[in-house]
Amino acid sequence: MAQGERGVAVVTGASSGFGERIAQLLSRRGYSVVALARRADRLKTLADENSTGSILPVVADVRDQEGLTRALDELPPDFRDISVLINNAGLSRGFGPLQSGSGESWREMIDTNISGLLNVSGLVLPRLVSRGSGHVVNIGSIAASYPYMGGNVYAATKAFVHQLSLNMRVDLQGTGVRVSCVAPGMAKTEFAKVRYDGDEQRADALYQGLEPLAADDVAEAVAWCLAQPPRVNVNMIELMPSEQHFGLGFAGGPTAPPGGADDA
Ligand code: NDP
Ligand code: 8X3
Repeated sequence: MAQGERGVAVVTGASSGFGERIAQLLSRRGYSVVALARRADRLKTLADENSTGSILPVVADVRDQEGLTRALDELPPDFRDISVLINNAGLSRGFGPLQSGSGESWREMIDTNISGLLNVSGLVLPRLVSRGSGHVVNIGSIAASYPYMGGNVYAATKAFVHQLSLNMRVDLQGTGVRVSCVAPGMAKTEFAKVRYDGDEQRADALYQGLEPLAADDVAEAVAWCLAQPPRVNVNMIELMPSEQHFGLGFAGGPTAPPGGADDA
């Protein structure tokens, strides 16, 4: 399999939602894509169903530094010259206020959204620097900028992503590596289902009353950052549903999660 004409893009969290659509779009745009996540079956389907380019499934947990190192060291030759990293893997757990939250959920969000992103970046950035060009796109969230009830630790992990993106950019200045952050609002993916521990009914209720973003909208924003000429660094793109008014609120809808503030 020859390397894609645009180079190799690593997309974390490629087994569903934004990551899946980003992987598909970048493949269509000429990248070879390393699709990384934990669910092997989903990644296999993504790779098998892709007819426009090459997608390599890589099963790894972003929290597992050793497993990640092994996975990236063992990439086949055509996928080794990484030029793009999309730090997308992430999750939220629960919707309750901080005072009734659980340490286990907090740790899972911090370990995935913060440490996981750092683990992958720590392995990929030196490769980008040594090739003298590249692009990192970190997926943030409007939750980082606009508080809503129950957002607490999740929102704070995304504020870390926003601030790290700015600092990454400063550290990488002069290396030819660009850094962007894409911060979406409410989008219908598996995100809310994970947040509600698999309860699809509660997850669906969250989107009643507005048309959420589609994963493709976010994929297009990511691809647009990558497509700018080398002189342009897109620092930040924030996008949300037209009917969303910051936080989780929307015209005529709730500003707190269904069930109220104690909805864990
Ligand atoms: P999904 O739940 O659909 O996708 C999350 C992806 O992250 C999955 O592919 C999942 O794969 C992967 N993932 C989770 N934990 C790990 C891990 N430990 N190691 C490797 N991969 C992992 O949600 P979205 O597509 O919506 O979320 C993608 C990103 O977008 C997240 O960072 C989220 O915070 C952010 N976001 C989401 C918004 C929304 O409203 N949907 C809005 C703003 C930002 P697997 O389980 O197979 O490992
Ligand atoms: C997820 C977006 O608004 O559901 O990052 O918190 S929101």
